[in-house]
Amino acid sequence: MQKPPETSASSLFKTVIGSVCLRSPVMTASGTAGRSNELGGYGSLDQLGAVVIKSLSAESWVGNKAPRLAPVRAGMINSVGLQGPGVSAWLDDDLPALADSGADVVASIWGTTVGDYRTAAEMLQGALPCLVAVEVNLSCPNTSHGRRMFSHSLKDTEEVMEATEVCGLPRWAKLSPNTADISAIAAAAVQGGASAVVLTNTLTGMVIDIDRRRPHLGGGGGGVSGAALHPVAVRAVYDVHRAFPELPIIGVGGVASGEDAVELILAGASAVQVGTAIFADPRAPWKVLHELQGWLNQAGVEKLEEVIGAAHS
Ligand code: RRO
Repeated sequence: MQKPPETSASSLFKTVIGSVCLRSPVMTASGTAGRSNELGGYGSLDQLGAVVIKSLSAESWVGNKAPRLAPVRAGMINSVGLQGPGVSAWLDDDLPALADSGADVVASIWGTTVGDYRTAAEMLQGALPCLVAVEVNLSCPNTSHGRRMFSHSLKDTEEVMEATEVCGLPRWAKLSPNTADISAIAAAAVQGGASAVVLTNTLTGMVIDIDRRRPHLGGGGGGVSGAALHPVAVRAVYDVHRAFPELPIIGVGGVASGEDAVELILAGASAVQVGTAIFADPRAPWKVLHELQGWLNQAGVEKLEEVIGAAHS
């Protein structure tokens, strides 16, 4: 198996997300790197800022009917439908191997009610010390009838963030790009206790199978990610950084190269996540990290803070 170019630990650029110091500014994006050390054969997980796992609810959840993924012209669309084993099974079966890899880990949680989020957060209390933060997924686009898109509402966003405090870890709010004023939603997340925002989840979309004259994905609609999402994420990061220059932002959306990462950092992100690119190349997070470091070195940057938000005049 071919490994990505080596990046020495001493050359890694650290970054700070509130109270969390990440050893590098490149993480995996939730839903694209499994829940354990699945990517460990492709590179050293301890070089990444963190491995962010696929979202979990308190109980196991079966997810949506197949097909769940489809390529689209500028990326892909998914309707996985939040499939997962539940928090307890993850803590017992998946986290130990991930901890052994030396990775820092970010758990992602979801729920159908505020109380569900609270329960999932509670179950993470006292988890292994490799768990450095909890990403609160307020923005899954594949919510079926009766489930809410929490990050389309200021009140829901604030309430869920408040309810998840019980985990005792820093909480990052993952927001939706399908909203009129993402800065207002970010403010509600901070009001509820978020120490950072993750911008953004996928855009709602759909593919129609013209032969069957029906939506192609088993879940109907889905979430669009990859290249199509990149400028959307850059804009969201730019707008939220402009509104709240002190708020740590993690940029995610179509990051496939070091230059994509640089763009999000110049817009105001303190770190980035690599997602869809992993499906084409599981070494993508290390490639992005290596290229980002090359760009920073060539630009004579000594500390990442020098360039975070540098696109703002
Ligand atoms: O599982 C999914 O269908 C899914 C989730 Br939880 C999410 O946050 N974003 C997405 O595009 N798909």
